[in-house]
Amino acid sequence: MAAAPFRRLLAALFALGLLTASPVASASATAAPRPPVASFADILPAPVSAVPAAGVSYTLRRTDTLSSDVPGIGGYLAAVLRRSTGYPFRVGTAPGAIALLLSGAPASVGPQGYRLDVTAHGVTVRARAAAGLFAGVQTLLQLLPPSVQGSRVVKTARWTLPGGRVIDHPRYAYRGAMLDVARHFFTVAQVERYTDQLAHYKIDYLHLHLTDDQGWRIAISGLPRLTSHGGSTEVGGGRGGYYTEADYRAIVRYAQARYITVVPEIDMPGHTNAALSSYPRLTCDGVVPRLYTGMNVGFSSLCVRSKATYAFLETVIARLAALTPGPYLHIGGDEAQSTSRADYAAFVNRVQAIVAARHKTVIGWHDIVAATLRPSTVAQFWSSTTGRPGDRAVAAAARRGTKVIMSPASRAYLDMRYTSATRIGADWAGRIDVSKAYDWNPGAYLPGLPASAVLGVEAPLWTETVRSSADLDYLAFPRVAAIAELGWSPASSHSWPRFRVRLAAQGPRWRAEGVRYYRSTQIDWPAGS
Ligand code: NGO
Repeated sequence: MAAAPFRRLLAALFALGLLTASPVASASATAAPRPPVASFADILPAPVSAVPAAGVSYTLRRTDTLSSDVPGIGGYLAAVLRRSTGYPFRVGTAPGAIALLLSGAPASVGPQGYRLDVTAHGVTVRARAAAGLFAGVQTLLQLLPPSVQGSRVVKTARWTLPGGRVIDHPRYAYRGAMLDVARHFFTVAQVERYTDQLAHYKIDYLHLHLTDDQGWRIAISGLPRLTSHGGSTEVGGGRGGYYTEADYRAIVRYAQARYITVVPEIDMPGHTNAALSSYPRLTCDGVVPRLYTGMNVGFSSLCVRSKATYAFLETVIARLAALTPGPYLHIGGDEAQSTSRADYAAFVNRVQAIVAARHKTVIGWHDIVAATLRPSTVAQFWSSTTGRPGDRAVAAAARRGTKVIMSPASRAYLDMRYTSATRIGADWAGRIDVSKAYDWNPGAYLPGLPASAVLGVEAPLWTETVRSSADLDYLAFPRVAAIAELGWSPASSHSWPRFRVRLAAQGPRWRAEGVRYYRSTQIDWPAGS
């Protein structure tokens, strides 16, 4: 096939503007006034250092090419730029106007950081590893006008980046977001959409809460009723759903291409009604519970003393470990209110061994500190308080060496209402407007917890009241950006007055991307966003 001449013809048509990579925006959209050039001060999460070069800028041209030492990242950036600019952006290895290089970055940026330079001649991102290059690409996109995030060509836009240099790396290695797909099921496409949004804020872990009383959402070969029965409903009695192995692998791959690692959670021994209803041998009394579509917690438990339970967990954990390339398996462990303390500790100890045998590292909700934790096991702090005995037990475990992910419910829970007027969500941990989500320090939040024990932060989105992507957008944005910034930016950059200005600049980007965010009155959103 004459591929090269065909490509040349396509390139020529692109150059003449006769072909575009995606549909052209309507006349009314293109007639909008040009947004001003983005500013280094608006980069979110705030970078370690950003030094503008006065009077310097670079404007993308139709003939610009893109070179990348990591083809996947070059392809990702080119696809975003083609969609909005309509320019062809050929990707190669010969130096282009945009260059993504795995060389020349200072050692200080580490494996996840980058250096970005915008000069009069082009844009260069340098990193020491692919994850850093990808993070730099997200900063690059934030330096372009908001419509770069859209899915339509904006012909009238000038694609100008301000000149200068950014040197950047994260505060914490773990910057997570959790989606509960058990209370309401979310399709592969919906999860991918959220993954795309999270990538913009340098989130690097996507925790999927795959099982709970109301539904079991991941197919496990040999245990078909978990999904055919246990996955057949959800809160409110809807149809539920589940991921086949292929679906789950697709999510993992999609996230991997955005340098996000999936952390799957099988919640146990509580929060297991869907499993018990599917396989009554997992109960102590053999009585089959009915499927549950309400919102209560704490009433169900695997039979923690029976052999059948551990045989079941061996099968589930082996399968999930095989499907999951990332290092972590989350075992839940929260609210096991119908299990004695001794039985609970024995259960968690056994499950830690089952996970270790599959060469994975355990994460559990912080209740697991009641067991004897392995040195590698990570506790996820989710309390709404900081001074109760349970909170102090987490700090004590951290002093003994346990690493902690900070998800305090009164700050980081995305399912809490913003105000009393918020149409969905809960308020058991209080109301969380944007300032409350942002204005805390993960390294100094829990008294007695050494700062060095904090592995990172995570923003959980529980979905008892979340039924659609519109609901998800509304609760996650803007707060997930606040938690992302706490995870990435240096503690010294922490400032609510400056953060709220940076956050306001995201409004037009979300609008361009179709994110239906909550327009908190704490933020002066730009007109039209
Ligand atoms: C709690 C509970 C979840 C609820 C959530 C609602 C944890 C770790 N367990 O958080 O089952 O869905 O609150 O906010």
